[in-house]
Amino acid sequence: MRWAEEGLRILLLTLFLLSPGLSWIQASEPIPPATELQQRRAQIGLVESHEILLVAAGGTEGEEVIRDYEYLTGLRSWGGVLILRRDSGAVVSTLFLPAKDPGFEMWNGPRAFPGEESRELTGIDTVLPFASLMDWTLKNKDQIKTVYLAKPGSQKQSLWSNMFSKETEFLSASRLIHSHRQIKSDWEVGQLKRAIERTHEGLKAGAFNAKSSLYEYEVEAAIEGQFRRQGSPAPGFPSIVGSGPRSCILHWQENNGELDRDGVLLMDVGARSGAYTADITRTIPVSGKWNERQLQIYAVVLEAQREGIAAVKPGATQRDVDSAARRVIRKAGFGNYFPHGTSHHVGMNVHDVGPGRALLPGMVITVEPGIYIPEENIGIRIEDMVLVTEDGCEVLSAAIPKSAKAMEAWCKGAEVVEPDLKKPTPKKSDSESPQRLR
Ligand SMILES: [Mn+2]
Repeated sequence: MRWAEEGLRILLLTLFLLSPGLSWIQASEPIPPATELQQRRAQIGLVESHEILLVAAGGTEGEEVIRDYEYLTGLRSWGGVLILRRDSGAVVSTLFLPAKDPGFEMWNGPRAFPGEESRELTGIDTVLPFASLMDWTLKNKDQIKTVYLAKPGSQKQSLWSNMFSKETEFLSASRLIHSHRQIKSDWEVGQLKRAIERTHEGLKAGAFNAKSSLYEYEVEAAIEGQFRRQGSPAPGFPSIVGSGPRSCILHWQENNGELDRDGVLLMDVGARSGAYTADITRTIPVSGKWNERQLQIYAVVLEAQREGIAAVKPGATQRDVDSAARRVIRKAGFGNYFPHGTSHHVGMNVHDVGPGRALLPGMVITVEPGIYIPEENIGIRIEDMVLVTEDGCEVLSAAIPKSAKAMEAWCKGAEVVEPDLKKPTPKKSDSESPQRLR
């Protein structure tokens, strides 16, 4: 038995020592397969060989790695520089990474470093030590007329322009990258669905905890604790948890108010899956039971959202979606109580990047109408995430219940399984749609 134990110990130790350092980086949250990363880089619209795309991850410790870098390399560790260039038709990629640094790793843990492993992980043609970036630019700068640059806001452009000739033109890389980031691949939709599942559990926990909580932050903690428990690296944006008068503050983030026992509680939150965030809002009655007025307003918002979602299809604009939702709210007499737009793109950023244009398959937007009546301390918003498909849309968050009854059930720790509210309710069961508790 001793021998077996010792043998196992040696085996485990050997496996540990042989395991590639980078597997730690992948362990927590998935990064895109190399083939997907290659596809993303290949579609970047560089035309001439004298143009390059230069993406700087972020240069100093603690500075957040820019999402454009993560989108094109899959890497989250700072200090890298990606250069793309078109050469006889193909996009050639070169990545410069900080050298392996045991001192850095002692404090911060492993990160990607130049070598075969990083090349395999990212599918990048050539991975070089950061120190050779200077040589690369010296060798190539005379042929480079245009640099499309993506960098952290805190970095000065001169940091990069000084490395090239005076005549080289520097342009923002947003135009080249963001139109692609706006269209989500199947892999990205998978990540968003995972983030939504985590958010589902968080909201459920939040609703259930409202009864036993005194303050908004207790509900916030229940929600975010549930996110973290499922592996979400961090909330995708500061959680909005507002009760009573604060349910009418659109981006309330202090979450330090007392719960209004007879009022509503609005929870606008999003867990992450890797780099991708969800963005979902549900509103519940703190007491666990709606009063008549709250129920009346809730029904209008829900109907407005249904109409908004029904308007999501290729070729439609966000304005069309907004008009469809707004029409319902205006008709019900609450036109002055809906002060924000109905939709925004969502992906790596909660308000995701991309040009303003008509909807295309693969885009993911929110549909989130609301009615806010400060004089009555009632703010109700319902928000879901919708994928534009070839012939309409798919509500990615359809599994998260949202009927008035389902919100009451959540407060009791139960969950109602609902039919997809996007589809028109059958006329006969108008008020009582088939629902069952699980
Ligand atoms: Mn939103």
